[in-house]
Amino acid sequence: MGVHVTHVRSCNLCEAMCGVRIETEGDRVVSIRGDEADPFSQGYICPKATALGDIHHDPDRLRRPLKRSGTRWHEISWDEALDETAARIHQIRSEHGPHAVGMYLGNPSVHNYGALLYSVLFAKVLRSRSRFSATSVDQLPKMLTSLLLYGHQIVMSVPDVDRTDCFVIFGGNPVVSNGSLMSAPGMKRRLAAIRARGGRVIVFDPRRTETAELADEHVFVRPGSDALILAAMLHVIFAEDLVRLRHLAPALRGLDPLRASVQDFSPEAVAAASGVPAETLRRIVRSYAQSERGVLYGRLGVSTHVFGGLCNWLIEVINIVSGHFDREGGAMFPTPAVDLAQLGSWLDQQGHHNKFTSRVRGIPEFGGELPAACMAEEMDTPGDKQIRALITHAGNPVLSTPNGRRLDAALPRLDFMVAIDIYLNETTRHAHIILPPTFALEHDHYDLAFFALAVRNTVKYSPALFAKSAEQRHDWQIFAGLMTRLLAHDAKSGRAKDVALSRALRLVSDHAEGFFDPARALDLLLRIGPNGLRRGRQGLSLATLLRDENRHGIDLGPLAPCMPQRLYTRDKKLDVATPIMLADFVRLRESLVVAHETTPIRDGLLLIGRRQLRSNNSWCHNSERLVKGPDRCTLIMHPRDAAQRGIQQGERVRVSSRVGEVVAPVAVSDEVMPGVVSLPHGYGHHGQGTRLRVAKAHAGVSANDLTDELLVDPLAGTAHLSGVPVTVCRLPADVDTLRQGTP
Ligand SMILES: Nc1nc2c(c(=O)[nH]1)N[C@H]1C(S)=C(S)[C@@H](COP(=O)(O)OP(=O)(O)OC[C@H]3O[C@@H](n4cnc5c(=O)[nH]c(N)nc54)[C@H](O)[C@@H]3O)O[C@H]1N2
Ligand SMILES: Nc1nc2c(c(=O)[nH]1)N[C@H]1C(S)=C(S)[C@@H](COP(=O)(O)OP(=O)(O)OC[C@H]3O[C@@H](n4cnc5c(=O)[nH]c(N)nc54)[C@H](O)[C@@H]3O)O[C@H]1N2
Ligand code: SF4
Ligand SMILES: [Mo]
Repeated sequence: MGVHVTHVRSCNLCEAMCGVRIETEGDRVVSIRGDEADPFSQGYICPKATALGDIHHDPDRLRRPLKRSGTRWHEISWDEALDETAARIHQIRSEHGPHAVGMYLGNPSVHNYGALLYSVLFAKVLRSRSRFSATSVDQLPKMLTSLLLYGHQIVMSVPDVDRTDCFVIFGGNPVVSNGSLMSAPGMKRRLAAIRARGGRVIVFDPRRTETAELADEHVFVRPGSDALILAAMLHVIFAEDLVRLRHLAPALRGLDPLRASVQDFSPEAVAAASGVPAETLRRIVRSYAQSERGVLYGRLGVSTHVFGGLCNWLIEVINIVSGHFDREGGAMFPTPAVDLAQLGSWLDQQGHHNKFTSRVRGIPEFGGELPAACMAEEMDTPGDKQIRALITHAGNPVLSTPNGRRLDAALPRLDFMVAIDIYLNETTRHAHIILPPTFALEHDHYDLAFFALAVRNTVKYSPALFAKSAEQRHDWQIFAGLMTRLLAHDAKSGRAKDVALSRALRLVSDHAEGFFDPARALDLLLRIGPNGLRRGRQGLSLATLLRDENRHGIDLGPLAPCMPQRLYTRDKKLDVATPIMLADFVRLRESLVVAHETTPIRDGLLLIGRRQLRSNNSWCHNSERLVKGPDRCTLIMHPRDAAQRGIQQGERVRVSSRVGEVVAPVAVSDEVMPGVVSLPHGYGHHGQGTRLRVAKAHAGVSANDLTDELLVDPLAGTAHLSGVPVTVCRLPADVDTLRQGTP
C-alpha cells in the first residue's frame, strides 16, 4: 500500500463551505470525510462531498481544449483554442458591435474566487450589454431589495439561526439545500437546537419538505401567493401595534406609506387566495413578532416567483419593523474578512437597476445583466444588437433556464459559441470550442462570496490539493488569456477603449504570468479588509491563513450589529417606502381579484420544483455514487389529483405547459398540496452529443422544458420557475412503451 496523505480543505460545491479531510494516495483520492476541527462545519458534510473525488477522477471530465467540426470533436492546443476564440469574438463584435457577443455565467462561477474576480475584468473588456447569469434564475430579488433598501446589491441580511427563537421559513428547504444566502452547514442540528432551547421553526411551503418535517409547524401555501401572505403579516404588525423600531428609529423613514400600502391586505382578505386560514396567520404573526429573537427568511421558492421582488422586500421590511433586524437572533449582516461590498463602494460599484432594458422584451437590467429568461429571444429575434456569439462559463442554461428547449434550438444557430466548462453537456455540446479549466482539487479555494452570507463569521483558505499539469489552465487563466488577446485585437484595429489597460495586461501576461495569480489579489483584499492591517500584527493576510494552526479555518465570532453605519444609502437612512415596491402593490391587488374571480381550469395544476440531497443543479449526475438507486426524477402528485385522473403510483404521465411537455413517472403523495405537482430540475441528460456516460443512464427529464420564459417578475425579470401552470394526463398504452423521457 502506498503512502496516504490527509489534506484539509473546504468543499466548494454549495454555499455551506463544509470542512473536509481528503485522504490521497499518490494522485488518487482515497476518502473524503467531514473535518471535525473546522470551526464552522464541525465535521458535518453531505453525500455530495464525495463527488469532489468522483468528478476529479471522472474519465468524462474534459482536460484539453476541444474544437468541433460538425458533430465530431478533436483536441487542439491552448494557444490555438484561445487565439481562435478571441479572433472569432473580435470579428463578430467588429462587424456587429459589442452587444452581439453574449455571456452567461453559471452558478459554480461564484464558488471559484479566481473565476469570480476574472469574470468581472473579462466583462469590462467585453463591453457587452448582453450579459446573463444564474442570478436571474435565483437570488436577484434579494439583491434588488438590498440595493433599494441598503444602497448596495451585495449587502444582504442572513438569519442568525444559531441564536433565534422563532425561525419562519418561506420557500426554502435548507435541510436539503444546506442553506442558501444563509451558509449554515448541518441544518438539521441547527434546527434541532432552536427547538431544544424552546424556540419554534415554522415553514410556509406548498410541499411538506424535509425541513417542514423537522419544524414545529408547516403551513401549505398556494404557489405564487406568498406576497399576499407577507402583506397580511405586515398588516397585522401595524394593526396590532407590534411595530418595534429599537435602535433603528432615528434612521428609519417611510413607515406611513408602508402602513397604508398593506391596509387592505388583512389575513381574512388573503385567506382564500393563499390557502392560509386567517386565524393561523394571525397566530403565527403574533408569535413571531412577540418573540424576543425571531426572524423571517425566504429563499428560492419566493425568489423565482411571480412576486419575487415584493416577497423578498416584504420579508426584509417585516424583519425591520418588527424589531428583528440587525439584532441577535434576527436578520443580521456578516462581517467577511474580504469585504467585497466595501471594495465595491470604494470603486463606486454598489449596483444599479433599470439603466437600460433588454432589446426584445424591454426588461430592465440589474447590475449590468439582463434576465436569463430573455437569452434565447435575444438570439433568435433578428435585428440590430441581436446576439450572434456566446461565451458560457460554468453554466448549463439549456437545463437551468426557463424554456430550455428554445435556447437549445437557438444555440446551434449562433455564428460562434465558446464554453468554459469541465463537461461536454447539454449546453456545451453546441459550442464551437470548449475550454476546460482545472477542477476544484487542482486549484486553491477561498469562499469570496459565501463568507459574506454565513451565519457566523469565519475565514479559511484551502491550497490546491493536486498540482495542475502543464497542459491545464485555471478558469482565471482562461479569462486572462482571452482578455489579453481581445485587447490586443482592439489595439491592432485601433478600437482600444483603454489603451493603457491593454498595454499593461499584455506586458504582464507576456512576462510574468504569476503576477496575475488571484491569490495575490486575495492577500491584498484580506489585508485591507476589516480584520486586516487595521488589527495591527494580529491582522489577517494570506500568510496567516496558511499557518498550520489555521488550516482548518479561523472562527471570527458571531454576527454583530452594524446598522445603520453599514448602510450605503446616500443619506445613511433606511427608507422602507421603496417606490417600485409600493407601486407593485397594484399588481398584487389585481392578483387577489384574479384569484377570486377565476374558476380554476378543470385539470390545471401548478408545477413546483424540488432539490435533492444527492444532486447539485444539473451537473453532479455523472457520479455513480450520487445517482444510483431508484429514479429520483419523479412527478410528485397529491392522491386526490392522481385519483381524479385515474393515475396510479409509478405510472408514466405526460406533463404539458405552454412551452412543452415531458413524460415522467408519478410518485403519489400527500406531501404536496392538492393542485400542486413537483418535479426536480437539473435532469434531462438524454441529449445527443454529450459526454456524460453515467448521467445519460439516469437521464430523467428537464423541468425547464416546462417552465415558461415569458413568466417573469417584471421588476427585474427574475424567472418565475415555481407555480408554472401545467396539465397532467395519462399516456395511451402504446406511447408509454415508446416514449423515454422528453418526447
Ligand atoms: N442538494 C442540493 N443542494 C443545493 C442545490 C442543489 O441543486 N442540490 N442547489 C444550490 C442552489 S444553486 C441554491 S440557489 C440553493 C436553494 O436553496 P433552497 O431555496 O433552500 O432550496 P429549494 O429546494 O429550491 O427550496 C425552495 C422551496 O420553495 C418551495 N416553493 C416552491 N414554490 C413556492 C411558493 O410559491 N411559495 C413558497 N412559500 N414556497 C415555494 C419548494 O417546495 C421548495 O421547498 O440550494 C443549493 N443547494
Ligand atoms: N426549474 C428550475 N430551474 C432552476 C432552478 C430551480 O430550482 N428550478 N434553480 C436555479 C438556480 S438556483 C441556479 S443557481 C441555476 C444554476 O444554473 P447553471 O449554473 O446554469 O447550471 P448548473 O447546473 O449549476 O451548471 C454548472 C456548470 O458548471 C460546470 N462547472 C462546474 N464546476 C466548474 C468550474 O470550476 N469551472 C467551470 N468553468 N465550469 C464548472 C458544470 O460542468 C456545469 O456545466 O439553475 C436554476 N434553474
Ligand atoms: S453541504 Fe455538501 S455539497 Fe455543500 S459544502 Fe457541505 S459537503 Fe459540500
Ligand atoms: Mo442557485
